[in-house]
Amino acid sequence: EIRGVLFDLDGVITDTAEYHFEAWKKLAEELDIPFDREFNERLKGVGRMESLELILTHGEKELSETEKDYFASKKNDHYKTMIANITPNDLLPGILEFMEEIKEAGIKTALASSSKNAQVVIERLEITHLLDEVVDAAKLERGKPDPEIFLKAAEQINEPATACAGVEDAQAGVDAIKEAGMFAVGVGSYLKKADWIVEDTSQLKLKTLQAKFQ
Ligand code: B16
Ligand code: MG
Repeated sequence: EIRGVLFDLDGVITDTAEYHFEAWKKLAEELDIPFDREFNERLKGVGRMESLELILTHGEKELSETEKDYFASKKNDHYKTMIANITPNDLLPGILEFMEEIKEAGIKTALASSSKNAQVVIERLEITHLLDEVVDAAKLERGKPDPEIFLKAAEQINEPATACAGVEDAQAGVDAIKEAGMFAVGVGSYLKKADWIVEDTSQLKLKTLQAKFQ
């Protein structure tokens, strides 16, 4: 029986992925590094500093630690400007209904996002009441695909990993969920390792999840 659902944010609850893409693109242009959607796929679910490292390696550029901090915070400034205008209209199709169904069934929920901006985003989306716990990304030692974030989320809602399902749109995220010993819901047909794959969030239904979970 399923007792906890752990949500990724970006790409599952809302499409902040598009804002991350725009913000990184702007930064890559400043650094004179080629950047496109295909490369951007590799940054999904990956933390800010790690993303910058990937971009620099891709562009064969070396920077000092001070410069890295500077550019990472510059990207975050671009990103913060973009998320300031998020409204509940930015929720992905069907996700609000899915979260409400879960809440009504008495199943616990937690947010397992690598984003240090997650709190602001969920407040702007007006879904804070639908999440029992939010993992603080700033306190994590290892990023996805490490299972740490999902294990922490399960711990925060006081449920064993085996009673939890994680919902993810990124390969690194699905790997993290599986590594945590949980049931993985993959949003995106490319997520072959997930236990239940949906094409998009409108297909997420609690009844189907419960049936597949058994
Ligand atoms: P920030 P998720 C992740 O969110 C994004 O997918 C990833 O692109 C981003 O770099 C990361 O958060 C860190 O975000 O710069 O706001 O701390 O998919 O784990 O919800
Ligand atoms: Mg994501």
